[in-house]
Amino acid sequence: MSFIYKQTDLSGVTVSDKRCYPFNFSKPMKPSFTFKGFRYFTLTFVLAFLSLALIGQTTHNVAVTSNVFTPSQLTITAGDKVVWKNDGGSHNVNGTQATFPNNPASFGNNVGTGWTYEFVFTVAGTYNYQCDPHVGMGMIGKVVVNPKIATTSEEFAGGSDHIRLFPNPASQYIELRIPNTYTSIRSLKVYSVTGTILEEKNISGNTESLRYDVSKYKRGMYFMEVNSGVRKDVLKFLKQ
Ligand SMILES: [Cu+2]
Repeated sequence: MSFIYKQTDLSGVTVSDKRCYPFNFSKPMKPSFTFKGFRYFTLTFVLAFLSLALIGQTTHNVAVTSNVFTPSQLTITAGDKVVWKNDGGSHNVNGTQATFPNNPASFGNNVGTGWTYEFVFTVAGTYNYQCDPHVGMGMIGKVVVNPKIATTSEEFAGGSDHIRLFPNPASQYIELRIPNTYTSIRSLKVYSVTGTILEEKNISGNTESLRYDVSKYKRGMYFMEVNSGVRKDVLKFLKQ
């Protein structure tokens, strides 16, 4: 699979306009490793890394030692795994709703020595937990789970439950086609490829489509994060 790619630098000047093969590293590289080629290569890696960072599961480790969880507070993303490893003493992890009624889900294990316990947090929210034998000595912990950011774009979006951007590339405006599985769109953010927030907009009211003015942007690639309150989507668009 190949695309005709018009690549511009950050000031909007076209630096290459050629057929290229994204994510296909089996194609031999051109022998002349030019500056232009280097820029394209760098951009490909940045995008590949960003995609992985947005969809990948991360594992967070908590050491369980004498009367302390280290770190005692974690901020993670829904879908991430937390692994507690008991390195000494008789302890447990108790994050049950019986003990903490406000926890969005129950987790935990039994008191013992030398264990490893893991839990995947799929529901966003704030979770408290404790070690039952040592709660009186302050052996408590907290996990803050942020909502998962779904990654969608024209290439990756398969189902009809994804927001789509038309036209893409765009020159004057871009329209967000919003599936009816979304009750509302609360806000959107536009990022440069380097992750700088260029605009943040709050949206009110239910809508099936939204027009976003892109005429102010230089030519190039951008990311739009659409927050509906229950989920976030990150979409890629090209300004031409
Ligand atoms: Cu303990």
